[in-house]
Amino acid sequence: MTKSALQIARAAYQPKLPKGLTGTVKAVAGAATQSVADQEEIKKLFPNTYGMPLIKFENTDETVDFPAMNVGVILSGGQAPGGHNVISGIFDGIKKLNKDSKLYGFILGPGGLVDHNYMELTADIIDEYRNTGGFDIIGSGRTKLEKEEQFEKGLEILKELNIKALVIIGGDDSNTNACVLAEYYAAKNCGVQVIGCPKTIDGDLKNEMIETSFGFDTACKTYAEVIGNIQRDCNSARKYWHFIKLMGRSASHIALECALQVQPNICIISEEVEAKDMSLDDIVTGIAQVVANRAAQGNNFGTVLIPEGLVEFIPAMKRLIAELNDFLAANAEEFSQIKKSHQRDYIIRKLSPENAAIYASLPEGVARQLSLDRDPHGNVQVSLIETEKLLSEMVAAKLAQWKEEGKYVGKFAAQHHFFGYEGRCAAPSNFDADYCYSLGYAASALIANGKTGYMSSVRNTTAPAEEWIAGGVPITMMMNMERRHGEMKPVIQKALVRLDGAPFKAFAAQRERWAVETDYVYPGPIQYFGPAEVCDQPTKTLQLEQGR
Ligand code: FBP
Repeated sequence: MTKSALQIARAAYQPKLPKGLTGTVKAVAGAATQSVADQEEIKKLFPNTYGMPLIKFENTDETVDFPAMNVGVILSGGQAPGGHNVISGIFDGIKKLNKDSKLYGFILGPGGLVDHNYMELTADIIDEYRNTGGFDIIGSGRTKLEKEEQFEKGLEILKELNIKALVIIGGDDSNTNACVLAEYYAAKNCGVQVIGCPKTIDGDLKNEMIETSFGFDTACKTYAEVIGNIQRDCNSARKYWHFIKLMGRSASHIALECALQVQPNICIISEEVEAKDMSLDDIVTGIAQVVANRAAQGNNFGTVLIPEGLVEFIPAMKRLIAELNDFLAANAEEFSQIKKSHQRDYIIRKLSPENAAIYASLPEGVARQLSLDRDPHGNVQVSLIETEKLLSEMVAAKLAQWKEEGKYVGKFAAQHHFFGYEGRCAAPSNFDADYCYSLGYAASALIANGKTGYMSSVRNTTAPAEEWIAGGVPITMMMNMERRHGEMKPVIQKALVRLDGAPFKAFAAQRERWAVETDYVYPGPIQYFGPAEVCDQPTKTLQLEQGR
């Protein structure tokens, strides 16, 4: 594998571990737990994994002999920086317990378990991937592990490879499924433990016990760097409004974090739009007003951050999407037979009058995007909806109308960006490198202590890494009952931006000033400081031109 100078330098980085995970590790059990809501139903559904205590790891002088164990690992869902470090943490953890332990990776996500597609992860392979971004060591996938026949197919290969425990690295849905699997194997006394690990750049898998999902830190720093670069361009050329959509699925955590880092002129927070029952026109008018105010000062430029899930939070759009979801699910066969050019009219005829009117008012591209296939979890694929174009087109129309009425005298030209895939596989920041390695290491300690149905956890993360607290949280503790695909299901609660939370309040306290002033912050690259052979290199083009 050809490596960049940065990869070579980063490979040598030794991630920091919390003190509790160094030396011999002892599991200390806390109080029994209960689910965040719907306790009776969840207890009934998870009789073997409900109510287990919180676990905290401490280091001890005792020496304990652990037998060799085989462990399996799966990367599930979207990529997030640091996944390779979780795997290297598990590897180092189980090898430290017994050098004959083995780690198997299931290829391309949960499907690899069901299809018996796997590889042994040896020291040589692990070393190639330490502190690198991406999930390419074994690949990832979005197959949902939820059916009994999948669990049984998985069990066959787990038994064949003598695997004692499986670590599923995923978001809220994948960890919910990990818990269902843990319960299934426990109920059948299969002798296979299942441990989850909190991954997603979206930042929406967090709660009282899980401070953050891994990858969020790096992804936000990467996006903030690029937005900062755009803001500098914007402030230099002074002729464009940049509409920047940011990944993050439903939650606006990424947009909010980037706003705090770069101080844009506008950042929309979906959760606020919903709470204030704002219409699409309210949002457009709000943006157009800021554009007009800045134009009045001679500033015909600016930046707008847009969370990718926005349309689902505009109440009227939400109602439209809900009806579309039900309609498309019930009429999938008939819809697939309709010619593309007739699909829009067909949908308009079938929807209720209120939703048909909204659907008809949307630009062609956005209307089409709303009718595309859902992901395997039944979600609209929000990353495919070009909200940045929808908003800028509507703002342009509003400004044209204001111009005719003599209310606006500026010039408006827009540029569009979508940042998502650019940040999901970035080289992990020091935080994510340490955090992920610790999560993996903690997972190995949970396995060694016979735990199942737990999510690996690392807390106190704003302190130096040595003071982090590693342990495990029973997954049932994070669950409640929610309606999914028309049925009530036990799921991990998704964490959206809290309007009473400190990050939103800090943003709300500043945004009016940011809208008027040009007080951009340019965070720069996260690897700005470092060895000269990494950071001070000219481009490859220049090096080749100069014969170096
Ligand atoms: P996860 O929830 O699986 O971590 O996905 C993160 C994410 O990057 C979302 O922000 C985005 O909406 C989605 O994946 C895109 O999915 P895909 O990779 O299938 O295009």
